[in-house]
Parts: sequence; structure tokens; C-alpha cells
Amino acid sequence: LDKIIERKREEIAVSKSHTSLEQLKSSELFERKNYSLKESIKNKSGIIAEFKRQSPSKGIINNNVQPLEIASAYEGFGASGISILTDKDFFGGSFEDILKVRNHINIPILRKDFMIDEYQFYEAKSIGADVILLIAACLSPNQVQEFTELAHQLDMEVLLEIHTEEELKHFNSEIDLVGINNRNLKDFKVDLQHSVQLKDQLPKDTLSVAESGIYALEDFHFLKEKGFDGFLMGEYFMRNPNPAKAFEE
Ligand code: IGP
Repeated sequence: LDKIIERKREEIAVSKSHTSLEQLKSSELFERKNYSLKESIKNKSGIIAEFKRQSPSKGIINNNVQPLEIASAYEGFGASGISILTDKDFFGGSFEDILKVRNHINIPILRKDFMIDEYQFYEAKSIGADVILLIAACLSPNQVQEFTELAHQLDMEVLLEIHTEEELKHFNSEIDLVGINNRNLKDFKVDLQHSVQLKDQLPKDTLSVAESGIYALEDFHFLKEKGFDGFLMGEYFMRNPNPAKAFEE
């Protein structure tokens, strides 16, 4: 994780030198109306289906797919939202992956990246993202609060990702959704029980999302029974040649 953040800092410096804030703000997509993931989670399957070609823990997962094809299939089966990785060096993603689908689907898009600088929020808005991921492990509680305010000013929602009890300190009541990652980003171990155990410690009315390691519909049903509102699933869909079929019960 430290390595990713270090690289991210360099990447942001380069982006800033190429594209000014003013240029980002002049994007047509800056004016569009946000889709709410909160609403969509309540009204649809709760699944946030992810477009992810590769990851540091799994290597290449699926490199042979078009984002729009996958995103349409996700929307087709009733996903509440689509998570799209925009980190290039570690996840093989790009802004293009969001831009290619933005105008063709009508469910919220989560920009999945390592957010450490205000500039990235303007970027996200300029490519048409509706929701931002905030990873507690790379932010202070203060930053989480500031970034949440900024996201809201830009008419985007935030999903705060936590992994430990300690990280509950990053929560504040302005946050839209809280994700509990079953994967430890430091050693990549995955344990589904992890999210179940931490969930009880969230305020009762928080919209909760179980993240990672949901590799079977059974897992999805299990977590749903435990009271989760949302389910962030990537690999399960990306390894399946037909994501829509993957979700037929
Ligand atoms: C999806 P999985 O195990 O279904 O492919 O996981 C998602 O939870 C995972 O990609 C993820 C992630 C992250 C990736 C969760 N938090 C933070 C990058 C950064």
C-alpha cells in the first residue's frame, strides 16, 4: 500500500502539470446530475459490480474485455452501481474506462482509486464519476472529513472503506456509505467473516457494504442475511465470461 501511495503522489504531480483545475472544471461532464448510490443500493440488488483487469494480489484477472460490454451486462442484471478502477500502474485501469461507459449506462459509477489529493476529486467529477472511494488506511480522519465535504460540494457521494476496528475513528456522520474490506490491503488475506464482525460496531442506520472475496452467490446471500446493504464484487464477475449469467439465481 505504501508503494502504491508513493507512486500515486508522483502521478498526481504529473497530472497537475498537464491539466489545470480550470481545465477539469470546463469538462462537459462537470455539469451532469449525479446518480445516487445510496438510492440505488436501496432500490436494486445492492451489488456494486467492479470492472477490474488486474490487481497486485491476483495479477491479470481478465485483460480481454471492453468496459462498455461489461458495464452494460452489470446494469442488465440489476447491479446498483459499477466500480471502475482508474489506477493504471497497479490495476491496469484508466479514465478512459469510465469515459467509455458514462453516457451509455444509467446507474452510478464509483471511481475506484487511491484518493489522497483534492485534485483527484475534480478529476473524478470531470470524467463523470458519481461516487468516490475513501480508503481509511491511507487517510487521516481529518482528511476523510475534508474530502467528504469536497465530494459533496461537487455533488458526489463517498464510500469510506475500513478494514480495522481502529479505522472506525475515520467515520463521521456526513459519510454516505461505509465499506468493510474483507481483504487486508497489506498482506492481501481475505476473510468473509471479517466484515461481519466489524459491522456491528457501525452506527445502526449506516448503509454498509461488504467488500472483496465474495466469490459465490452463497457468499452474497450469507452477507445479505447478516444485514449488509451493499456488496462490492469484482473478481467473481471479471472471471466469468458472461457476468449477467453469473448472477442468475
Ligand atoms: C472487489 P473482489 O475480491 O471481488 O475482486 O474485490 C473490491 O472489493 C476490491 O477490488 C477492492 C479494492 C479496494 C481494490 C476493495 N477495496 C481498494 C483497490 C483498492
